[in-house]
Amino acid sequence: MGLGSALKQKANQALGIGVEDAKLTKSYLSVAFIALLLGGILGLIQGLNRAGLLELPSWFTYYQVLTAHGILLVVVLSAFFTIGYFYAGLSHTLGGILPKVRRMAWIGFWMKIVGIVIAVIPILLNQASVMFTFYPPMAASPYFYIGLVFIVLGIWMCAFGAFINVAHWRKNHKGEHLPILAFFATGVFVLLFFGSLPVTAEVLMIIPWAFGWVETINVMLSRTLFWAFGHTLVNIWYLTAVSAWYVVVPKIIGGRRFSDTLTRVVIIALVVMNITGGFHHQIIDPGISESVKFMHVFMSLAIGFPSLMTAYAMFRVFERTARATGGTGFLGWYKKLPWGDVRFLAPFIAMVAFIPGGIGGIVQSTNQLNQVVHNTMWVVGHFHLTVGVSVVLTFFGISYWLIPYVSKRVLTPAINKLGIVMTWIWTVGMIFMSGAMHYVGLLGSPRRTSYTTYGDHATALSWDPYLFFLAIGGTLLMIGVIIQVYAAFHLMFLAPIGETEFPIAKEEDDASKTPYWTERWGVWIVIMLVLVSMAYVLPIVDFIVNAPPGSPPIRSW
Ligand code: HEM
Ligand SMILES: [Cu+2]
Repeated sequence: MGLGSALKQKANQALGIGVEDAKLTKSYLSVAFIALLLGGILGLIQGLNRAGLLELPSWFTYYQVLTAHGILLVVVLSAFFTIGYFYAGLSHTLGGILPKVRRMAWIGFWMKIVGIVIAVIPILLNQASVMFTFYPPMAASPYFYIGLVFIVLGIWMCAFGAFINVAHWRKNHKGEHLPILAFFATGVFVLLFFGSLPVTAEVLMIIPWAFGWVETINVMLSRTLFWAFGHTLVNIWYLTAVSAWYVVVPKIIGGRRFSDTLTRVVIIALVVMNITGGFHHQIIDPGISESVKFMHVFMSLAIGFPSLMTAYAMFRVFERTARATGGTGFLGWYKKLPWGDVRFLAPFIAMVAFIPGGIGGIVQSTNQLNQVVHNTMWVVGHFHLTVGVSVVLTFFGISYWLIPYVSKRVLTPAINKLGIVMTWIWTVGMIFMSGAMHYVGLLGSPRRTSYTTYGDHATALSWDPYLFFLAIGGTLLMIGVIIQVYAAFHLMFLAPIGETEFPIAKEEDDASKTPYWTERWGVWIVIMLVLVSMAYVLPIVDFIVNAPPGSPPIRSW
């Protein structure tokens, strides 16, 4: 490493983040938490409506609310948090963000904001109540899709910025391993870029059709392109949360991180096998051969392996750290963990939620079981556990050190306590809401349907008690949202001035050396593309060559 670059990296780690890099991350996180507040309010409105407690006015329909809720939370909150977090991580571990990369991240920021505004206006005008999946033949105002294009381009700016920063570091650090958090960031941005290519193709097909320049659209092709992206996206948010589990949580509990080699192998496995699972969202779609569906299901279940490795690694770190601080007994060591520290408790509960979340995912990927739960509230219960707890609660936990770190402030005991209260409210709220959703889904209650009793049909009436629990859970979650948003902005603007460290755990002293082949990103990307081709070329060619008659745009609302 060059001397200048080495000094800069040391200075950066000793003095904390540079003002410019800090501003970038603060802006990204601010947008994320505003999206959380707005999305949360809309979620509560839906929850109350589903329970029959709130009738929506004709100028603000259930589908408008649902579209905005999905986009604000699963796109805006997640993307802005992820980018803000990883840019701070790159800044910290690579010796600062390069000025040109910082510019790219700002251009990306504004492109996304412009895109969100362009997409939200038609939603507010009830011209785009197509939900975040925007499946053709439902057609929104073309401007909705144009907004999405801007969001994707903005994300690409940030992805390429990250690649440039990483490449620059590697050039100056020949033969060294990329710092682990930057390795995670590379995996996430690789997936963000490649995963969003199919949805870009889809949106470019939709725009001329939505304008009426093209008469029909290939519905199966667009659904497939959507899920090649949608499925990848949720795993991108998951991989971001996992990065904090491996790298940050061990430091917070005063331990060391688990095997560096295993961590990198988990990342590579999650990147390589991800995009090829998309058809598990289309298990009951017609026109896809069983063998291709089977392959996607196999690939979906294959990513269960790295997750099991993660579960093992995490609990091993917990036990080791607790025993090193005097914990004893078969299970008694758990008392030594810092349960009163929100920076640990929130991601810990997030990990635990992934156990039922992952099991539910396996259920849904299974052909026969999928027939039972497909498009029911069960699915909504599933992803509020996975993205709504495993991912989001980890993000919340991160915010209690990341925001003070970038704001040059400190976490006070009072805000920590508030964070603990928020974490428990979120946990109980989600047990109620997600539990009720799972159960009522098994009883047949459909997702994406506003409150109805189907003319007082007995089956529909039997859902009511569960939908009531759903609303109670949703109300608790809204309280959690308010506390969390308050804590985030308090930490950004009001908490006492001071230095907060960026917690990155060291490896064990006796750790074995990580083999250098793990650094071969070019090879991983090629393998990923080979798997993607195996999974998608045949079905896509089939959809195009044997295309059924296309569909004109349909407005279903
Ligand atoms: C205050 C907290 C929340 C409440 C009360 C809530 C409630 C709901 C309800 C009732 C539905 C609609 C069910 C249906 O009719 O299909 C829903 C859908 C959804 N929620 Fe949430 N939610 C909350 C937080 C979150 C979070 C944190 C995320 C993700 C980060 C999230 C992501 C989604 C998504 C992606 C949908 C599906 C939208 C669609 O079907 O198009 N929600 N939520
Ligand atoms: Cu999926």
